[in-house]
Amino acid sequence: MSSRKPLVTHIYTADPSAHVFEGRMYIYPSHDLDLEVEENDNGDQYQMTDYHILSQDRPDGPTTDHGEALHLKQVPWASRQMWAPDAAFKDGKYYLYFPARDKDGIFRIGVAVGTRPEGPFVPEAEPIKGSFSIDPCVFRDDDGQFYMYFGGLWGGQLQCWPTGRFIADAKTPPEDAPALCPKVAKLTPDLLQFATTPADAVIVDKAGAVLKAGNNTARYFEGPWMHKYNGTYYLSYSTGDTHLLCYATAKSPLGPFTFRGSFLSPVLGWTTHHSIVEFQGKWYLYYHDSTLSGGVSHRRCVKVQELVYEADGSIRPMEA
Ligand code: FUB
Repeated sequence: MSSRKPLVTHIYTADPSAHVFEGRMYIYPSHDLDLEVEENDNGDQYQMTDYHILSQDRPDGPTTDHGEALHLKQVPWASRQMWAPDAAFKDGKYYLYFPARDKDGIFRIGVAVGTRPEGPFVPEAEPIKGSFSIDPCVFRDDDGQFYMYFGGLWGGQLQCWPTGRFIADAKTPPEDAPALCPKVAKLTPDLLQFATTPADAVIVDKAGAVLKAGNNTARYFEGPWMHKYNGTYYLSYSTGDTHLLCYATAKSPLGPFTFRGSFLSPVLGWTTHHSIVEFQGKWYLYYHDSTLSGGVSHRRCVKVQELVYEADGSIRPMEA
């Protein structure tokens, strides 16, 4: 199955985090606004204010938009820019994780709770303590432990935390220095806080050396996703300015992750962001591009296509 059509065309959508809940595919995307704004490297063009949850009976079937599930004005700590979300389920409750800028303009990660996969969700009064940057991905391991992977460069501010304190004008490391890594933390049993201090999910090359900051066709930029296939942990992500989706694998959810390559050709538009999910024995890649707006980077649309593993566990490269 290869469906290259937008899942929905009545709104712009991006950053799809797909999960199977209650035997149905639920997609948690960003909701891009139809704004005339100039693009810049700080991501000021991404001024999203709410989330709509989508669902499908099957990936090549029709898509339902369940309407607004959470709005910026409901979140006491947030000021603007509701970026890429994710969701999790535990003990009868659904959790929507989302980044937004706080009142000081610093990205934090919040959580909102509901009883249905499509919401509505009620936000916690404060962001997750010790959270920063963007693009949460919440992964449940087979032993029931939940992990959050997160972080994004430039407008996503990951480079602003070199010492654990926010430095607004901090730069990314020099090209020959180790690249910045996504962060990973265990979640508390109630899924509302970090149980551990966020640590680097280190990505190394086949020789075991940490990828260099200048290696921008391989190093991490944003949009982490974690899935497990045949007992191996797959950390996949966007390389940002080179517009690739890459992956690295490990025997532990905490890494280190060994770089394996890219698996999606660059999409139309600057950003590339995805999720990988199994449904009825097949694997699917949900991703976005900007075809619905003719290439405007902040007016994107979510798509899906089947993902295939080779016998050695590598992901067969796909055309966007
Ligand atoms: O949608 C806003 C930002 O663009 C996301 O948080 C990034 O992953 C990129 O897709």
